[in-house]
Amino acid sequence: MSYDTVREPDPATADALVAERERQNDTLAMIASENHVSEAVMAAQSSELTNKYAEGYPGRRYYGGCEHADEVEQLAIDRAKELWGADYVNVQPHSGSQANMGVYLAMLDPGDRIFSLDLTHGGHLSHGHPKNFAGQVYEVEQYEIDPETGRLDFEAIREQAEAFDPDIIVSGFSAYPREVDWDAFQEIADAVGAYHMADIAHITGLVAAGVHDSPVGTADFVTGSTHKTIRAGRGGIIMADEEYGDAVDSAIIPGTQGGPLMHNIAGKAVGFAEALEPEFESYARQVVDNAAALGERLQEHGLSLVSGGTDTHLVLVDLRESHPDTTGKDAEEALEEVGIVLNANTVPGETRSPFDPSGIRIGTPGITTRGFDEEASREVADLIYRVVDDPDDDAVKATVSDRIDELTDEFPLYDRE
Ligand code: DSN
Repeated sequence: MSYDTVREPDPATADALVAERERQNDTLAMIASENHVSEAVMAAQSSELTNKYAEGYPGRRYYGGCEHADEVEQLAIDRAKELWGADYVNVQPHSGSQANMGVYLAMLDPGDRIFSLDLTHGGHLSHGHPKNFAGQVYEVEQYEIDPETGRLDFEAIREQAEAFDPDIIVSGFSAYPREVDWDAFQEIADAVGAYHMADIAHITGLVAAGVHDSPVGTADFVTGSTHKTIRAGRGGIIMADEEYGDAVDSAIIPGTQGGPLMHNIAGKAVGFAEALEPEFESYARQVVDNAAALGERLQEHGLSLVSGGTDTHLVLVDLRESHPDTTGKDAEEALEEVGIVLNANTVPGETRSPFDPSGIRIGTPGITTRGFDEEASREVADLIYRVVDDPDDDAVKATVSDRIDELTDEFPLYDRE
């Protein structure tokens, strides 16, 4: 994609866009929530649909001229139904947070009770953090990950749910390296008479490809974002039983949003079409295989992984035992210097501040899009370890940085133009 058309009116923005493309080309995106969409998805996202207001839904809009918006949104809906096997789909949420907001607004009254995982244990802001609307409008109680096992403890969750008596239970996480037992959450929701919302933002692609079990058909609501493992246009999605469709539709517009971002919905349609191709299943399997290979190699180096490993697209490293004097931020910053971009993360039983926590979260969706296999992922683990083991050693960082340059050349991403 050329930014010459941007350069003419706005060289400063064009420079930043080119620099961002180069940054993505020249570094490994290992933030677990990030990925690299195709040129086709990006083209759709920058289409003329950015100009179109289309409040309403296909076939029932408030404005004229929506026939092509209708086609595009219907394609995205139909493909999502096929990918995830959902009865009802809404592709209009601007983000995963907006999707969650839509479900809360559809089903809850202010002051109703949300039961969800604590942010520092792998939950999400929109699951009820006190600084988020969800924590301010609703009464929130949060469960935690067992710090000994690094896993969900369903007995403890059930006891807490029975005591709290929530109106909705939120499952699905941002930093949990294990496959989630949706049935176990549903049983608890049934026992306490609560709705169950599974937020699969991180694992939409793994679920669509059948690499992870699906909560669709089990949980009442399944929310997600569309640009992470599923690698489509940026935004959110809600899936549910048909019976909740009208309530969710109204909660999105007029409830929480006005005009849908039709250009992003076009990007969703294109990305979903790509995900329906057989190669996508291989991609999703490779994401998980790469995370497993990377995690195992980190363990061979003596690093401790929360839960002892991973079933998913990410590993969560707890540095406290192996490197007590290195914080997650130290590691994040040293790794960014060499071209490995990931994030510091809290770990269950965190003893430091969330701003400078004890862990790092490492995701494989982005490097897998570049074509990395298990062997290359093991090498990335070696490189990560070398830097984490001595984040202040400039000679080590120079060597690792050179190798990242070679790897990013070997596994190219976007046309350099
Ligand atoms: N920011 C995303 C993540 O990194 O998990 C969630 O919205």
